[in-house]
Amino acid sequence: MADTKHELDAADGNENDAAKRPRYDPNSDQGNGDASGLESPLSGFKTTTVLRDSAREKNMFIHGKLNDQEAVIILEKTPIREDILLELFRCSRLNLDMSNDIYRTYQLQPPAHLNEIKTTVICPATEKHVKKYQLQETYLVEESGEDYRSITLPYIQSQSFSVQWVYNILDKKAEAERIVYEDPDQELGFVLLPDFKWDQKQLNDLYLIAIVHRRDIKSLRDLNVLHLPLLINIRKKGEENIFKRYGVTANKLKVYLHYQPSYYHLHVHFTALSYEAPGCGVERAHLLSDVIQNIQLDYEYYQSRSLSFPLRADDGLLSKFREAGRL
Ligand code: M7G
Repeated sequence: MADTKHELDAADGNENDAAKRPRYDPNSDQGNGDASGLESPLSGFKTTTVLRDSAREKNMFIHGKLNDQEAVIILEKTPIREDILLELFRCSRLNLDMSNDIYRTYQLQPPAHLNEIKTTVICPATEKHVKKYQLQETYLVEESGEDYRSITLPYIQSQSFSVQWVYNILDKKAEAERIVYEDPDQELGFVLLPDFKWDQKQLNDLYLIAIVHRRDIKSLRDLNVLHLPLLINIRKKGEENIFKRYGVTANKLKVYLHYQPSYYHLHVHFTALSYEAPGCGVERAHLLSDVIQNIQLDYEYYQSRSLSFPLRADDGLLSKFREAGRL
C-alpha cells in the first residue's frame, strides 16, 4: 500500500528553541513531507470556535485564525490497524484505571508514531468553508430541471467553491505523487487518486476520487447521452485500477456522484462498500451504475427530472428557493 507522509508534521521539542528553528512555510514542498525540526505550522493557531465535534466519530472541526488568516482545522483519530497490534502491545505504557474481578480498564499510551491524529488544514478558509463544517439543521429541496436552470445554476455560477485544487491535480501541480491511475484522454480520461479524507493506512475506509479531465461538466445535472462513454470508462478503469492497487474487487465498492457536490467539476467517489462515508446517504449520493442506466433509458434524464438534496439552513441556495416560492 502507498506510504503517505502526513501533509503537515508537527515538530517535537523545546519551546525555547522555537525562535532558532526555521519557520514552516505551508506553501513550500515541505508541506507534503517531513517537517521535523521545523516549528509546528499550527503553533500560531488561535481557536475561534468549535464548529462540530463527535465523540463517536472521534473528530473535531475547528474554526480559528492561523497567522492572521481564517482557517478551518479538522482533527480526526484514525482507526486502529491490525498490523500495528504487535508493536502497540509491546511498546506502550499501560496505566490501570480500575480492576474488578476479571475486568480491568487501562489507559494505553502508545509510542508517538502509533498515536497520530489525521489533521486537515484549510487556510485561508472562506465563510463557505466555515459553514460547510458547522452543524446545522438541513432541509430537503426538490429541484426540477427548470428550477436548476432558473435558480441553482445562476447561484452556483456566482457562489461556488474554487476548483483550483482540482486543476492543480489535473495539471500535476499538486498531489502528482498520489495519483493511483490516469487515463490521459482529454475527452474520456480522468485522474484517480485518494480523497483527502482517506489516510490510506487501512482499507476499511478506502476513499478515492476520479476527477475528469474535461472542464466543462459541472455536475450530475449536465450529464447526458454524450457522456456515457466517459462514465462507463470511469467505472471500468476506476474499478480495475482499485483492484490492481488495493486488491479490492468491484463488488466491495460504492461508486457514486454527489448532488449537489461541493465542487462543480465532475468527479466520482469510490469508497469501501462497508464504509459509511459522509455524504453517502440516499439524499445526496447517486450510484454511478444507476446514473449510467438512467441516461441509457432517457438520454436527457438529468436535465428533465426532479432531483432532491439537502440544504443547510444558512445556505444561500435555500434562500433562493424560498424567494422563488419553491419551498
Ligand atoms: P464533493 O461531492 O464535491 O463535496 O466531493 P464534499 O466535500 O461535500 O463531499 C469532493 C471530494 O473531494 C470530497 O470527498 C473531498 O474530501 C475531496 N477533496 C476536497 N479537496 C479540497 C481535496 C483535495 O485538495 N485533494 C483531494 N485529494 N481530495 C479533495
